[in-house]
Amino acid sequence: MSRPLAIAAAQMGPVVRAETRAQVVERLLLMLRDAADRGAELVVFPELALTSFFPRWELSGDALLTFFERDMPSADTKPLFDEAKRLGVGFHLGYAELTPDGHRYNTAILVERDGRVVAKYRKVHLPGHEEPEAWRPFQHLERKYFEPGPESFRVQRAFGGLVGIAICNDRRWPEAYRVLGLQGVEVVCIGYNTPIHYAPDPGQDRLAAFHNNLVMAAGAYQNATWVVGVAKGGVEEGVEGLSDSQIIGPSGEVVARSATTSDEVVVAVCDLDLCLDYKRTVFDFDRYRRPEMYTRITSQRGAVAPGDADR
Ligand code: CDT
Repeated sequence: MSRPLAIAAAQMGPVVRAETRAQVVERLLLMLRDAADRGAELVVFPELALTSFFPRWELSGDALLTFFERDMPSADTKPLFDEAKRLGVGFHLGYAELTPDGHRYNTAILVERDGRVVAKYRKVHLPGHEEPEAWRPFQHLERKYFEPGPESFRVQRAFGGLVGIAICNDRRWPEAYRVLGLQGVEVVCIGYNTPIHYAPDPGQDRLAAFHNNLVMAAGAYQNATWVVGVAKGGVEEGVEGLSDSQIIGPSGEVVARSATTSDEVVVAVCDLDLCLDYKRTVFDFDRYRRPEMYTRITSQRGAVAPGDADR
């Protein structure tokens, strides 16, 4: 049996601060049409796709709120919804969300081929720092500008399979994939903005691409799922962001990868039934997992001091 789903990773190059939503949506539309021409049924756009990655700046008041969406779709984003529906293509889109009661989230939605918003996810793992730190060459103020999402990782029946969403820093945490994996996930959409320079430990800079693939490939394999990792990369407002978008199969192998640091669409036909090969064998969770043992370890945390094992 096979359940083919053609998925496009719609990588973005930089979005400058002065770029309007309408201009960004024009770029998204070009990629959407390109992806549809190449047979894609699901187009995955990155995290915070509609704006520059504004947590790099210290902002307040309207200067901050201008980066947030109050409505989805809005007048500016509606052309994307309309064109996707006309083409019969669904999409994943990351954006900064301002709720009617004033909460701010780093959010992504999943839109089905008929135009319905079928899932909304708000980022759980917020990286960076809470207050500006003058020693940094640029800020990473996600922890100041966003609340952590309260709803956890959920799987949605969509696109003929089981689809989940994680956002950027979530991809470094095995719990994100595992919570989705326990719900049987078959496709995880992950948008990211990853500055290559990591100010608290610049020794990690040279490993940015390695770690990106390491975590997503491990998450895919250990949870028998496809992972679609999509960057907004390139040099954006003087900060170099990782590109290297990739579509990874349940084997952990990369089946499609971007080759540039600009707007670029890569498409792969993902057989969702390939997940079952792994879910029914080496990662048959019901048969082989030992959740009772994991609980025991958690409750004993601290019983062994770091370094004890070496003595
Ligand atoms: N957007 C995002 O979550 N970026 C982080 C940057 C590293 S931590 C400052 C990431 O995990 O890629």
